[in-house]
Amino acid sequence: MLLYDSANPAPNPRRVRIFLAEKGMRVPTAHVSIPAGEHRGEDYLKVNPLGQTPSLALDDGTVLTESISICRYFEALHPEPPLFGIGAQDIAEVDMWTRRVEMRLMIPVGMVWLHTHPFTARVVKPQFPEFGETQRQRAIAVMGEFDRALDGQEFLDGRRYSMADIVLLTTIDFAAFIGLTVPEEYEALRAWHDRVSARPSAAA
Ligand SMILES: N[C@@H](CCC(=O)N[C@@H](CS)C(=O)NCC(=O)O)C(=O)O
Repeated sequence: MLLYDSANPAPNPRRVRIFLAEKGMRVPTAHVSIPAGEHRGEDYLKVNPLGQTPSLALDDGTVLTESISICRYFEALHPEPPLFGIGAQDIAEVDMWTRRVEMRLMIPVGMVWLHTHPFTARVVKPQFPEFGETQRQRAIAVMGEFDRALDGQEFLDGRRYSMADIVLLTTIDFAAFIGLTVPEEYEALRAWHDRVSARPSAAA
């Protein structure tokens, strides 16, 4: 297999790197530079016609092109330590939190990135900066939802560190990169961020 990876601050490939670090796994990796436009190059488009990273090419020619699906594949191959939950309720809760991060927080963060950031101005045409600005407040408000959820518990699903924490960590760090920092008053979210950032996997 071959994992196509891109460097930080790209949040989605980082999910896979953190996941693999938590599992203690190493897989053969090819680097795709997004700033250099390699993700839109002819060679990479043959691997993933969407022109996005990460991708995982399997030995039978199948290519997985969603970060969470790639992590699910690795989880099935190497179940320990479990990062998608244990048992019906826990698995459902990890999935629920993961989806909430993706759909409630990553979407407005992504809209700020696509519609207000000078870096994306080169490729997102037209940009709608006024719309992008409205998503700033939305993203900060949704951070408050996670702050309340984390009040009094160590990790998002309440039992153990999971995929949901990985997706939230990569989203919060990417948000900070584009100027959306977690407000001081969100103490539980900030304490959680310190906790998960202290794990060796967060260096990925
Ligand atoms: N849903 C995909 C999203 C992948 C994605 O958006 N990757 C970004 C890097 S974080 C990318 O390749 N962006 C370049 C582009 O869309 O042109 C996943 O989670 O794997």
